[in-house]
Amino acid sequence: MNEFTKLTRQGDIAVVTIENPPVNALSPGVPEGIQASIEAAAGDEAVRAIVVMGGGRTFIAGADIREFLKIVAGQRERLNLLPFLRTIEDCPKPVVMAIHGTALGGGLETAMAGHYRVLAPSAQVGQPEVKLGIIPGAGGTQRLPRLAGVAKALEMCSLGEPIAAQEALQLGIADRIIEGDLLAGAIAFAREVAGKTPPKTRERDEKLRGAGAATFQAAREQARKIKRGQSAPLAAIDAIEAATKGSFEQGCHRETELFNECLFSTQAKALIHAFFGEREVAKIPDLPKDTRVLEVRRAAVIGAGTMGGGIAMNYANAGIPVLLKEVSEEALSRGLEVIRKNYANTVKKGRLSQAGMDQRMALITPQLTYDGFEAVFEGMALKKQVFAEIDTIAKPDCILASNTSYLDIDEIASATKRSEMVVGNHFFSPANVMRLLEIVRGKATSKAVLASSMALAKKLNKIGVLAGNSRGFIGNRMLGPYLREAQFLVEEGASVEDVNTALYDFGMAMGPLAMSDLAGLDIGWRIRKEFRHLEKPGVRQPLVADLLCEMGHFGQKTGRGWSRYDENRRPLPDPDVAALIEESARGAGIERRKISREEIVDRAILALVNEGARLLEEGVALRAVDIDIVYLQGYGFPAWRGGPMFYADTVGLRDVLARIAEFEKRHGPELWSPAPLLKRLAEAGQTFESFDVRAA
Ligand code: 3H9
Repeated sequence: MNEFTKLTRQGDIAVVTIENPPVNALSPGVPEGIQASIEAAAGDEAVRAIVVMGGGRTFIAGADIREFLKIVAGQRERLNLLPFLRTIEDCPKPVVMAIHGTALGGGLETAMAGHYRVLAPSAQVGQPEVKLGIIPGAGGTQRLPRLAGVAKALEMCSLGEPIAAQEALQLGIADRIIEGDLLAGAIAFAREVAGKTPPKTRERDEKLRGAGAATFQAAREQARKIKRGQSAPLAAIDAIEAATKGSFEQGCHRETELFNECLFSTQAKALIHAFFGEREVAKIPDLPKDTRVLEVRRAAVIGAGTMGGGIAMNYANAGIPVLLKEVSEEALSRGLEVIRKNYANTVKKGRLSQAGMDQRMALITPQLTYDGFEAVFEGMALKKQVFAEIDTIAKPDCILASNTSYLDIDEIASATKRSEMVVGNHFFSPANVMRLLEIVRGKATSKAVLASSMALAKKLNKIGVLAGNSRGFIGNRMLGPYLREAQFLVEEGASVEDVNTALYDFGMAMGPLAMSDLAGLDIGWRIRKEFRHLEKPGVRQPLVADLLCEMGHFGQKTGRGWSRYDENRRPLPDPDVAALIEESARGAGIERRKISREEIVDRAILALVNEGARLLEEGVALRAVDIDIVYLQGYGFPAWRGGPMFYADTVGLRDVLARIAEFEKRHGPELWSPAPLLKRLAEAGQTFESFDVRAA
């Protein structure tokens, strides 16, 4: 009917196929095409009912998110899909929506404006708009509660998680699940309902009754907890509440108001930045599209400790057979036991079948190492020894990947005769859960190995971000100044709890000192010892972390660290630590003062930003968004702030620079000299997002 839709006929049933690859987003022209097709079919006397389906891999993935950016930038009119959906709903002939893949956001809204929905068994439907900082804006908050009931609509619209076909059927969102050929099943269904008066979702208000204030209260509480700091989930709840209080038209009107408020918010900009960022990071400018990708058919993981075990699980989850090597029977069986327990927990939660667990366990082959080396603490000597040995036994086309968080990949590679095959794969703990994978490019790492690593990341369901070989790569290099400031702040007079709370309230998943306690203070201690020779003499260093470690206080696992932990691992203030901090600070002549929450946040977050600017300019990160994704996926930075670099852009780089200059005055240039790139961009009125190191 236009370039995005095709209208065909199978006997008395018209079939409208949407063709806007890859995901049939409702880009300009798509709604028009669907509407014109339906109108044409409605006017065709030979047609008794209409089936609408998506061409390619999915139904409709929603509105075109790129269009939102243009609307916010004032380059496009606001989007109003309501009249379009109303014409579908008003069609005098039954419209059957045939759904495979996903019907998300505007996709589900379109489906609900149809009279019936039939789903492929693997289809999913959802209103994920809150993940983009917005709410359904095409009647979703009004039609969904009419089909699924208020409680479920509240959950789906405020949390954004999609549901599977079977649940959609039980809830009344779907009318039938079609096994086998979807189109044939949809046509048969359409014939069954042809001639009947098509039911309009907007007129079905029996499920709206009975939802009282307590339901909305509970939804708000849940949203505040699960979507801490975010405004869209609460707006979605307001819009659904409006559905229960007035007519469909009034509800839609309220929905539109709330939708626009959300769309123009900084949170939406940040979350949309994160959405595209997750996909952008996979694109490496100097890797031609036809770069050879080595297929990873088998893997071996050396060391069955926490990281090794988690990494092995990733391979098994992706169906890749994996050897798991350890030095002793005991270490090996301990490692396997942890893996088994992890899987068993997932089975208990109903997210994996017993058969699925057995399959995965069968893919993991335990093996004692051929030699007596011991993996895998962060120690260069040991790493080199391990790599040199593997180099002699592994096949020539075997990629050697080191899961290191700090060590120099080039030096590790120098221990082998295949430095082009050596790459860093920095997993985050717990490795079977965290989606971030820093892929570290050494001087000699070949393009094929990089392309293969990126492809492997995707296969392992990770988000691979390319990082240059700089100490700490992207994430941990920035973490250094962040944790340093957290510690300086307590030395200068803030309490451990002040620091943790201020950053938690900023939106971080946990405060910096709480995070250190969780990770284990001994990790940083070991790394500091390895790199002590690189510390500049005379530059202020944190005083207390080493002392805690010397006392054996390694954080949660020992019950004591920056905080004390009870048997449920709940943190409690530790007066001994407070005294130790105070004593150390006084001993070092540090002036103690009252420190505001604002200063805590600025010192910690701008330390991240300043270091981020340096590594951006050095090319350690390809783009500002790569840094943002590392922080969102690996360090608990709030997605609704877009990541540290995006956050700095929203604050304004001039203000960021001015604040850093204040800190420089107070704490000295060694710690706080502004990154040259930050200075340049701020002075030119530009943003990190606009910076392209290749053009610089
Ligand atoms: C909405 O609908 C608001 C409404 O209430 C109406 C208001 C008026 N738009 O993820 P993939 C791109 S809000 C534009 O790799 P997968 C994506 O960037 C929307 N582009 O595939 C990528 O591009 P590239 C609510 C989109 O198979 C390519 O398509 N809907 C959109 O792993 C492939 O994507 C959502 O939030 C879009 N809507 O996963 C759903 N969707 O190749 C968002 C995708 O250049 N989408 N692209 O990098 C998704 O969750 C996943 O894409 C999906 C497929 C599950 C559909």
